[in-house]
Amino acid sequence: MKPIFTVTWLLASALAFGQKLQLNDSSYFETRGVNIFVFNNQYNGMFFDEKTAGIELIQHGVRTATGGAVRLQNTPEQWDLVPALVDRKVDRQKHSVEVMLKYDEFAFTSRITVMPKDNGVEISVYLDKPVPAKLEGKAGFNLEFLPTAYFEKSYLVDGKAGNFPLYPAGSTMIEKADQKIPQFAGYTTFDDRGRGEFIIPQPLATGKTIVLAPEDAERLVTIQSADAPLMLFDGRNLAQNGWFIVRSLLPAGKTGKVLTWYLEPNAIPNWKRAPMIAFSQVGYQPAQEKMAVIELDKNDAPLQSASLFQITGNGTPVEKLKGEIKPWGQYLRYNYVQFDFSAVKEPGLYFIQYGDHKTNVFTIGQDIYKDSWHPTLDVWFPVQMDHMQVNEAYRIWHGVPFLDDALQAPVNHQHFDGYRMGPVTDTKYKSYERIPGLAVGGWFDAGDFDIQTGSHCSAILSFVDAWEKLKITRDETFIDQATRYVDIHRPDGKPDLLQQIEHGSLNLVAQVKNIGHPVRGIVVPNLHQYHHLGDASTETDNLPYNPALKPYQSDGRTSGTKDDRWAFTNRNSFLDYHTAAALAAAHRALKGYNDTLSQQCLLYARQLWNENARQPAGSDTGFMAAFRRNTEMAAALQLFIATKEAQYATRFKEMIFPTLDRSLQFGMTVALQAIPYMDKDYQNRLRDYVVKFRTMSDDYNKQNPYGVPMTARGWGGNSAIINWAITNYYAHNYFPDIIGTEYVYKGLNYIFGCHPYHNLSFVSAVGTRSKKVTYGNNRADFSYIAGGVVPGLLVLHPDFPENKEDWPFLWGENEVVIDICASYIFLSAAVNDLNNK
Ligand SMILES: [Ca+2]
Ligand SMILES: [Ca+2]
Ligand SMILES: [Ca+2]
Repeated sequence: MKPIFTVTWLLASALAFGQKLQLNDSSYFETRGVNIFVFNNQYNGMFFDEKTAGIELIQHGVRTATGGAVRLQNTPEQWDLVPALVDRKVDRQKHSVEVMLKYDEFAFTSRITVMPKDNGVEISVYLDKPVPAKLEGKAGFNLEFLPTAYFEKSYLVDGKAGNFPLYPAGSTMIEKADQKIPQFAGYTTFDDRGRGEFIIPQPLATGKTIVLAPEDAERLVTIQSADAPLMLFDGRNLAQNGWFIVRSLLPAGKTGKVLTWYLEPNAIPNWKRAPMIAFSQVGYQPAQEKMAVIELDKNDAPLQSASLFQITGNGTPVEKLKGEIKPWGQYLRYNYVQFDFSAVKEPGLYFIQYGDHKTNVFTIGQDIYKDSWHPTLDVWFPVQMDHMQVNEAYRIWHGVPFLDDALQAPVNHQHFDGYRMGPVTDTKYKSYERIPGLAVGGWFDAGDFDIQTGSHCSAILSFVDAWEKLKITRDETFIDQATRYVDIHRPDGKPDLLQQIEHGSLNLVAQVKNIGHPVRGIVVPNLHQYHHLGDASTETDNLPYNPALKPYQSDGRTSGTKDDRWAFTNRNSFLDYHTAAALAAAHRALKGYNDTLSQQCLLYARQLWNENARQPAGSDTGFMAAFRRNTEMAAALQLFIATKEAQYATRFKEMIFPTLDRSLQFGMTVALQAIPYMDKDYQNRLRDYVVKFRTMSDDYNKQNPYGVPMTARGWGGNSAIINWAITNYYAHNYFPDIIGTEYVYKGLNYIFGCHPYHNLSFVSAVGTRSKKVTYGNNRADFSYIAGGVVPGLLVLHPDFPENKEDWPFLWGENEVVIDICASYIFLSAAVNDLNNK
């Protein structure tokens, strides 16, 4: 260890000779090893502060700082006010970027300019008008640093040493609520128990110069403030997803240049990011194409060759192939080369060596996909089950949650999780009235605990596909609806897939039965409940609300605390059709297993179909109209398969080809799924579309080195890649001469590790190395739930792909949701099936 330490010190002391930051063609500041973004990414307002906006620092390949902006709190939380970007000017003459920020709520405008100075940048804040009186002592310039980048490291403040806290244990103080800057739409993340107060974190240290991690050349950052003192805070005292924050208050009563910081991130001279060798962590089948994609720093010169080694029983590596490196070109900020080792077909354990870099070991074998979906069905889905206690061996994942479901959401309400109510309820219930019968079935949508009906429908459709086409009878879960008890790794003689279809359908049926139609979702009303981490059964008090009692008072059966979830009930035909499709499919799967529920599913599917058929179709526009058409078609197909009634087939055939003409992506899967139920003419007519689909797919090889459809703004694109692979699976089934198996494997290879940034499998606990830090309800423990599939790669503008493995809280990268996991189960089991044919 000692020599490394010495090298680090030498590099750190070399910082004075680093190269100056330059404003590059992509409008950010760049030198080898350091990039500074100045609002290349802005707050989009969707989920408020996503920690992906403002002034940001990428130091030696890692995005370690974000949120550089004028902010109104010491440690802003996700739902604290964020400034709107009014203007961004890139001045190539002055080598500066200037942004104008505004808080509309306070008519408060500020300007920030960033320009290179010495070995860093100067950040200056200008005000044309003084800080508004209400914001005096509150408005400041903040820059946030990634906690995990600084764990087990130290800081110097005016020369005085301190350690970054591993766990938040800083000092806080309590202030009267009238001093608080309101959070988004008047919501509050803080449960003050009716006391009218809030918490203010106090600084860990204060001074004029802060040096972060002087011992680590990769993370060393120096900040100097000419005027106001710098304060260092730990945002995690208020919110587990908080960052370390360096902050200076803006002075009261002043205009012009009111604050100047000098920010110098250390740049290791001639730094190069290590090559990243991406491959499938699950491994490869002997006959399939095997292509590693190697991601290279743009200053790195590619090597001529790479090697594949086999590890035999005595532990000695044997070189099985030395192959040529094929350049692919630039994608985003990296250069890519490919290493094809398809020629090696002998089953065994292998690793890839490229220069000095070796990968971990992976398998070549016939049955590599055999177990790949088991953790998702055995563990991840059971943990997501709502209204049930879930046990696994000695661990209880959660008790029975949400027995107090649910109240009618009030009219004219905008909720923080994207739900909204218009001026009417579209039900027989009045605002806040209890809707009976909803405390049954359903899954937590994601890392939060709401029921999202749309994703339930998608999950059920994927499950029924898997049930009907792949005959998955695996039984590793005990599920007892009568006692609301689930036990993981405990067979109960019933296929788990059917039990999951039943569990999802129970909630959909309860919605239609008790409300009259499916609802957008069911979610807690208070923001201080919503960010809940831990056991779902404590997100509410599980007692129905009783207005006769005072808050926090209970008679043992009811309570005076308004914490029951709300059902957002506005009706739309898109969701009605989507639900009709899921229910018609569930009806078939549940026949002979739960006949009563199966019959109810069909009854309500028909009811939703008939009620919508009587509605004029013209009321939806744009995206909604497209969604409506696609869900109507899916409903027609599922109802036709369920009933064989000609009316449904007629409507399906009327709609399918115009839909495909509009968009192949939207309609292709359902078109292919229909083949077994339509005539030969139908299949023949589809052929041309499948050819077009292949052309589109081949084009992905030109767009990126992985040859898959990449979409990665705002939310990672793994779902689209899985769905594309599923479409290819169906297409291969019916048109094997057009679509080969590689189109299916490619999607899974990507999910299993052959993707940018790192080479981990995006499915926790699947593959040799996989995601161990994800955004589930256990995210604050930096943990995962086995079988969860993350959204994947987020691309920060203009060119930075990211999927952090040391920070779970970026939901666009790491939040596991039900529909992607259900479609993953189908794809992964389908590929295994394909294999066995
Ligand atoms: Ca949600
Ligand atoms: Ca079972
Ligand atoms: Ca309650």
